[in-house]
Amino acid sequence: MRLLKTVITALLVFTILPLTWSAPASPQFTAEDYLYEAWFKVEAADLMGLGASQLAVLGRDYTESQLSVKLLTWEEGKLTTYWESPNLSKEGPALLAAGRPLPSGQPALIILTQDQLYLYTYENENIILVSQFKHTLSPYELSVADLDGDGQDELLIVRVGERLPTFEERVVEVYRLTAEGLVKMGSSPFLGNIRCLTAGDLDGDGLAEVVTDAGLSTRSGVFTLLDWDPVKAELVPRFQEKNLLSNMAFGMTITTDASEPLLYTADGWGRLNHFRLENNEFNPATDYLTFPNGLVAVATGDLNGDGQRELITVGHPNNLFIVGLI
Ligand SMILES: [Ca+2]
Ligand SMILES: [Ca+2]
Ligand SMILES: [Ca+2]
Repeated sequence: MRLLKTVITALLVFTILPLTWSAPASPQFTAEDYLYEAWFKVEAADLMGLGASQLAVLGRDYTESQLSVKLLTWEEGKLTTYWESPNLSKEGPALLAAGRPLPSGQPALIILTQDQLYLYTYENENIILVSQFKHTLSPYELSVADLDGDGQDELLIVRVGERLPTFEERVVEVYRLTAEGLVKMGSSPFLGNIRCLTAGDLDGDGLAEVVTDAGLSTRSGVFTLLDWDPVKAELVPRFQEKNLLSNMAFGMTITTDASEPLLYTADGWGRLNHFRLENNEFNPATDYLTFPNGLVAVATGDLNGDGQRELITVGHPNNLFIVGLI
């Protein structure tokens, strides 16, 4: 009897304990079945110089064979579509990132399809295609960040390093955008089957780190944090952490301009975690938020320009949640 009681108590403790670390999200703005049949990526950036972030969304409509990027502005409590890219469905899958890859430091949208790279900026009240060229990279994931601190973002592209019978060894390659196109600066070692990638300055030294999640199917995998070594021209792993999440990260982002840099992960179980980097470990910064759908993407930005960041996340397949918007 006592043993049974102990077992029950232990079960209660272990089932209740994780719950103390979760909190159901109460989004200030929700849009269900919105804009596309499926969303793949969302980025928040002030492309238009409004003093507030716009949302860039990569999504697909299967019935209309439409794959595109839309730019949304936040006005008077709702989102409005300001611009849409041409249909990219013949070049898919496509990848999207927002950053400052140009020497001018101008914010830009980067769309990388399986055939072309497109670079868009905002000029004279229009979104302009400033660069477009063909490539043969077969990219799997894309992120941008300033790895060497020169003020210009590098493009970080996940590619296949080696195809093995049961999985692919993938690598992160580092590219600089020039007038001639993409120039390769270096690469990471094999990191396993990379499923998700982000980059940003998590330790506040002015140089961005790269974070990858690798593993099989959608199961919990291995997180790797990498630093750029300019002498070796390599991305060098600093540490790895297993089972950080209960499920694969479908979306990740790093916020660097808040009070402390944070890594946000959005997983297939509908959990939004935030981690801080401490002594070569990712430690939960606060309770994780739970959402009704598995999450596919996450971004942070100040949509209403009040100086406070909002958390923008996407529930499978096309539900938008904005948390922290007043
Ligand atoms: Ca740079
Ligand atoms: Ca850093
Ligand atoms: Ca805000």
